[in-house]
Amino acid sequence: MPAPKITSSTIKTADLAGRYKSTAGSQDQIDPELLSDLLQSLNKDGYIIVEKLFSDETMDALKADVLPRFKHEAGRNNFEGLATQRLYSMMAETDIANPMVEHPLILGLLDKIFEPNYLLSQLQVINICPHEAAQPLHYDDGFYPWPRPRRALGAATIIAVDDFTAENGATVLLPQSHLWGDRIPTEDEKQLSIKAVMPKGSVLFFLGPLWHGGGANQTEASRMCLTAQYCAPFCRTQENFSLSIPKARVKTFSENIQRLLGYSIHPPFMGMVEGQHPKRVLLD
Ligand SMILES: O=C(O)CCC(=O)C(=O)O
Repeated sequence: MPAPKITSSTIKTADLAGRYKSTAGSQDQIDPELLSDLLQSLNKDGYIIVEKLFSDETMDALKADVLPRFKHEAGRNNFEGLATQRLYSMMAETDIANPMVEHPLILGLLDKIFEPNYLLSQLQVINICPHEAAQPLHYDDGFYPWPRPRRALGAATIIAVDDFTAENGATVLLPQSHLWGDRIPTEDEKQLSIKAVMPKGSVLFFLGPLWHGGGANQTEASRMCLTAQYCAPFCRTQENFSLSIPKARVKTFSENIQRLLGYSIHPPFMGMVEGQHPKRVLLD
């Protein structure tokens, strides 16, 4: 293969990968009209809800798989939730969530929001237990120090493993707050919040700058979700998957999941190992 020619004007975009060309952005299964409608709502309100994307059986299987894996009864502060269980680094132990992380509709939306080779930033199961207080409102890509208003540097899914109700901790959202500048919500704006009430198997998808938080659980049952956060390919991920997921496991994952975990290049060479494509380390 002839050596690629780089010039000062192409250095920022040239894809120098030879053997391992990106396969990002090919979600042909999804109707472009559906994607375009969803994106229109997403850009207007900062979130969308797709009801029942996953079956009850899939949610029950996920729950049965993850319940024995929780290592702590509760979080360490009121943000993690003092009556909330969280399962981190889950792909190190189980691939039960992988089909949800790479669902074609979700990748189809992400393909439109980010440059190719966007990354999985964090993957968690969150189990809000009875009598948990509401989580402080926040926005997920707030740790990237770019002034607002700005484009989304992150996006997230919250998949309802249990029915989400107004009483059991459905995620609280401030619609259109993704368009705000650098400020926190006023008391009046908090009154306009809504709750993402949705049946089990549904997906709340929202943009990184949208203000939201876990709701208070006023019931006697817990409320579980699976949440995946994604980020633009040039942003640092929250979880350090290169350290937490052994290579032997990564080798068994799909092309999409490998790419999302950072076995990918943001052109020309972000993510390299020894100046080469990181997928080469999976050959060892
Ligand atoms: O569990 C939820 O509904 C939202 C949780 C959340 O936003 C977070 O932990 O960052």
